[in-house]
Amino acid sequence: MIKLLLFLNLFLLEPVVIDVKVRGMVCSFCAQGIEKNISKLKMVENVDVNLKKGFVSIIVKDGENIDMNKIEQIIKDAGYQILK
Ligand SMILES: [Cu+2]
Repeated sequence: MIKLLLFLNLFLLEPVVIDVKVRGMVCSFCAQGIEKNISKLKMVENVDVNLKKGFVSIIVKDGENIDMNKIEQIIKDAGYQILK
């Protein structure tokens, strides 16, 4: 799916957005911590946490490869659970 999105991105020039479902984020401190740590990744253009819906929305920089392992590791290290 992600490869397909990247492929389409070459033609449409739309940003690639990844939504990760996360359990355990309850307040703005949770959101800020995750946003801060994920935004440090080179491939990340922008991070937005939706507390109500419980997901982390990541916009990938043009031309960067998506490393889901790194993203998931940051979320796990912060003490949250990823839902698939
Ligand atoms: Cu919190």
